[in-house]
Amino acid sequence: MRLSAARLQHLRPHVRRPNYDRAAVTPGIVHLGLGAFHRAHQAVMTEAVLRAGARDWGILAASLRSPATRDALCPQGGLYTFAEREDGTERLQVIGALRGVHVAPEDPEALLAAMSAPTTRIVSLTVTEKGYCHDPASGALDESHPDIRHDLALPVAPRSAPGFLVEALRRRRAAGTPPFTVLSCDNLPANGATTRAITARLAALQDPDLGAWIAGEVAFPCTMVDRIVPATTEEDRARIDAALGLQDAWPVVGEGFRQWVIEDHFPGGRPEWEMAGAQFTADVAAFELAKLRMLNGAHSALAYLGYLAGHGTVAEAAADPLFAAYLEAFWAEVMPNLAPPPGLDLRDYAAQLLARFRNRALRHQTSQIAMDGSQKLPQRLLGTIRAALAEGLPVGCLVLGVAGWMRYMVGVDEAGGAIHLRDPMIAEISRACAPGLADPAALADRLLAIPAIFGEDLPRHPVFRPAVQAALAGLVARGSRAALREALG
Ligand code: CS2
Repeated sequence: MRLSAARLQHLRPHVRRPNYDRAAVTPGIVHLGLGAFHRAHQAVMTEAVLRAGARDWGILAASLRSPATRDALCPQGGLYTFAEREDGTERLQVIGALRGVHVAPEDPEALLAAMSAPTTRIVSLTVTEKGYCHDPASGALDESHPDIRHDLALPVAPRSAPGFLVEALRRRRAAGTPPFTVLSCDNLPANGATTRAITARLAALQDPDLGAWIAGEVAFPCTMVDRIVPATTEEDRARIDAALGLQDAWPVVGEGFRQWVIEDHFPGGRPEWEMAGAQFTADVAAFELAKLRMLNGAHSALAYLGYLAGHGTVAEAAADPLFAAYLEAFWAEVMPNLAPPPGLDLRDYAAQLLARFRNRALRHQTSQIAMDGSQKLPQRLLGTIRAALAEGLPVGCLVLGVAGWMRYMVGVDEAGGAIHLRDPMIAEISRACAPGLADPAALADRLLAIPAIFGEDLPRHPVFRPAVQAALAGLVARGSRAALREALG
């Protein structure tokens, strides 16, 4: 029997469920990018607000690509299960906050109508790094991106997230409707300001007035979002169905920890997410930098090096004493370059991260985190490396993470097996990797020559360039475990 509104009373008693009248909830938020992360983070926090009695903050969500989530959730009336998992415990909650799902490519007009409705006061996004169609090294709109070229040619039926924002804001401005607040919840540096620059630029290419209005009149608060939410597995589905007593086609699974730090700038109003633990502040930058460089940076380095050493999941890698020592040394290189947000002790933060990574109840695949490295490296590893180099501080573990990405992108693991590579810049990266591993220094140089990742400075840097070449040579000659031991001295 499928999960649905009519069957909520069939749920096993321990399962939390909406305690409010879902039919009375109107959508105040349109969310772009209906992935597992949104459903386990912002939607769960919004659910707390609805449980406390708010009625005008339901979520209308949109998938910008595939209909899969809509097809799974619509027969369930938008209901789905969030499973909070720690070693030895699992708590299930059926979330009611989703009031509808659009599939943008099937009907862009329906999504634009929802975004243009006066009742929509926030448009939030989790479209992943690549969804911003930007140059990862500079943060600027990539004007040659195929979706951006499409949206410039046909702005009324956009494909990209920035294209939807521009067209919906244009319509609101033309109708005299106040703009919505744009809330980026992706792991980008200064995500609000970056989204503002990208959106305003795309608008200005169509109409300079509209570009100036978006840059000046629309709020784009910055956020730091955090919860580890691996892709749902078949095993998760089976276990959760049995525990629910009903069938849920697409539950989501995440750790207990969650954090959401938000710049408090919402001219059109906002849900009281603080009741769900969100922190509102005037300045998110310090939180965001610490999270991107400590958590996400370590995640990416661990993903490449761990995968190469044969670790399928983060928990497995973090339980391996050699990798745990590497993580400690990695964080020791990151910390001196960070000004921690008030009240945060970076050493405690690192210890907490190690414990989170070791959560064996989550099967967070190293191959999942390895995806889209071209979009992740700049803010996760290269920013710290630039800061450390400027101060003459050590970068050996950080550089090994970059070399791990290079070794991984050749597409063959240490046992000779093929690696399934996924990256929006795969064509360019594969061209650089085509000659293979025979000459690691030349391979490093060809990859360093991609300015959208490494900028113009790093390929010429007198310390960085030889360090990456040497690290890659070590990885190729002796493998990941030996390279880790060497880096640890
Ligand atoms: C991960 C993140 O997939 C990845 O690249 O590093 O999704 C990470 O799990 C989240 O940012 C944690 O908040």
